[in-house]
Amino acid sequence: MTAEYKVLGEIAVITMTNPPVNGLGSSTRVGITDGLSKANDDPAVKAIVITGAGKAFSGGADIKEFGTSKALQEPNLLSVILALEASTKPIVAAIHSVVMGGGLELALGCHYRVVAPGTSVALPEVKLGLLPGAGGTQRLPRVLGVETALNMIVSGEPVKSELLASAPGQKLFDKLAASAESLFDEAVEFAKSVAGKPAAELPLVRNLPCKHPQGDAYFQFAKNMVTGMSKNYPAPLKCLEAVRAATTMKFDDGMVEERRLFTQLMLSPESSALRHLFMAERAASKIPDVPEDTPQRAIKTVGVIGAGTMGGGISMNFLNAGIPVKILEMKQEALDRGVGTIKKNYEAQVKKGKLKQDKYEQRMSLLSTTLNYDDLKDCDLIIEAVFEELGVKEAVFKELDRIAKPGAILASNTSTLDVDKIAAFTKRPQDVVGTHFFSPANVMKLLEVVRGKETAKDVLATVMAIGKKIKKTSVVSGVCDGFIGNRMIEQYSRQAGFLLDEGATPQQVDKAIEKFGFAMGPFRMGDLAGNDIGWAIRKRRSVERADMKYSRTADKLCELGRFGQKTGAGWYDYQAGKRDAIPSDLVNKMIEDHRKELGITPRKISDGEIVQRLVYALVNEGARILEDGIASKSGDIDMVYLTGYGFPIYRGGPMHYASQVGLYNVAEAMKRFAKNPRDDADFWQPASLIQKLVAEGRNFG
Ligand code: T1G
Repeated sequence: MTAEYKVLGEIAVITMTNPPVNGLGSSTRVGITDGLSKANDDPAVKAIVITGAGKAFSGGADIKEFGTSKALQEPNLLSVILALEASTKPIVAAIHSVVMGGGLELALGCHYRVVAPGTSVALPEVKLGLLPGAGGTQRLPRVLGVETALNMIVSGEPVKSELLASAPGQKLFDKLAASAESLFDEAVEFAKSVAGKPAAELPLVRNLPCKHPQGDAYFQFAKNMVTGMSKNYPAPLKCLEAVRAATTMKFDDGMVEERRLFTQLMLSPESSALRHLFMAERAASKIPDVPEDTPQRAIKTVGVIGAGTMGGGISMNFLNAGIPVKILEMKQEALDRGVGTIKKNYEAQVKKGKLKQDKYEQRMSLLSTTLNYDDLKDCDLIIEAVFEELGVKEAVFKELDRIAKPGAILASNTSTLDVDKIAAFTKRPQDVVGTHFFSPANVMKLLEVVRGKETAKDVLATVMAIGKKIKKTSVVSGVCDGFIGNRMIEQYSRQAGFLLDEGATPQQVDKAIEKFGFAMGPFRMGDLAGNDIGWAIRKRRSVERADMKYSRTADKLCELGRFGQKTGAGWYDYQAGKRDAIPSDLVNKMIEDHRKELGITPRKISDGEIVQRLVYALVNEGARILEDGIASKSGDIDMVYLTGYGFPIYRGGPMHYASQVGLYNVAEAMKRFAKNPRDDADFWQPASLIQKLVAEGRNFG
């Protein structure tokens, strides 16, 4: 059992011991009820304290158990909380560090709650596409008031304990301890002070009233606010319905209503997606062949080569984390421009109130610049963000090899070039790694960590740790053209081009995939990022892979100089200074003419086919990326496509989405696309991994 029981004089102590965050898994639930039975059966015990060992009181229900038989093992969390309320002896929750989800619901079942300052208090279930399903929607409003409770439940955001404890009329906490260190002793003293109280006098949250003075009007207002958040997934609105039930129903009826709504959400595809991503994000930081206790290299100062858009954005990530950065450029005006852009970005944040002036100044104090490679010789990590051309990278890495101190990590921000070739420019390939940031580098969460065949394991461990420190979602990729994300988007873009040749318009393709949930379709995205970027990559690839079949419309567009918003015209027309994408008669005519050149009679293409061809192209290429060992887990691929390419979060990523559709159905659709003479039959052969999983009746994951 992962809960310990001991008796201190007349006080029994139940301690949850389920690291890392005392998830309320079946063994913990059994341990708690076992301790309660012992305490209530022991005449020497007059009161009970329940607390959590380690870094949390409890992080809630054990997410790792969801969907397994363990989650159904008795006693379930509701039963544990009923057992707490039924105790004939007073129970005091001694709460510290983190009390979230089911952990807070468990504390609400206790008679009293003593909390340490600085404790994060939350009901974050909505972030998993759920709602608090163990009484949180019924009890929290009773102790904090309807509005505060609803805000916490619908946002899922943590609130510090001292803030809640100081709210007028709050009944969540009976005592705010002086410190985390004194919490336990103060909770024991509190338990002694209520020891021996008759059971009938023990306070139960369920018995508190729960009303809102203008209930109908308030909930209507709240519903209007929440409806927008619920556009793509139902949890926020159902949270509101559950809290409303607390104000209109008796407690036990409210609990039934909460359970009804919770069950609906637990079974929803959106919650399955969000729970998958919660685990996938944490799993991504684990590299199968790199033990978690691999020693890391100390990163005290970072060198960045290149003060352009990427170099500046990369630098900001480290400055934001309090790590000194030295930027190298070849010309002073480039340095001045780059530093000026960083300053402008920070000043904009200060103006919006997102960054305090003193923080801004502190960050800028960590920034230095140089025109001389030798000034980087003490840097622990050096990241180059220079022009994407192998010859330029060669010159940079030969210089780095000359000046960098032994053990310095040499990283390339290349987005498509071969990291092994780059490493070979040095005599220390084991210290070379790819750190592929996404533009804008100080905003986008994704960081592809590209491991060369000789990249040392401690280099990987260090870069993954520093990635977490600068708040990136780091995913390890092997070396191939495009790594994970760009290799997949190439197939996505090819399908977009074929769809135009066959009869669709850019606006139809964009609308269909945006309705599926992407923030931007491929053509609006091209106009935003610059169509010339893909053009340059296609030119390079047409040399290396002349056999690669793709639509020429994108090339024709670029030959007209229509690079997108930056040239005032792309797939769409734009009014001067505006970003609204206006369907272009010229482009649509160009596409029609191109079809005629190809002898294609345009056909009506359904939105469903558009979505399947775009999304399944990602899935098939993702499966091949797994087969090639470029990515180690399908969840990694989902994280890449979510955090770097705008895949809709409530669908869980391309690989999770394919599993929800059913790989059999996905493979059958691929076989249909393979018969399309305008398409690429070879590409649409379902990847052998997909065929294997279908044959075994399995999914990704
Ligand atoms: N269950 C199981 N494991 C959990 C967990 C949980 N609730 N929370 C975290 N972990 C694991 C996580 O997978 C990782 O494991 C390790 O702890 C460190 O996590 C009925 C239904 C608590 C604030 O949504 O917000 O209760 O990868 O890297 O940055 O109403 O984890 O090392 O093996 O995030 O210090 C509601 C989710 C559940 C809280 C700690 N609770 N967790 O942050 O560490 S549903 C949540 C967090 C529920 C009831 C409902 C954070 C944290 P590993 P970490 P951290």
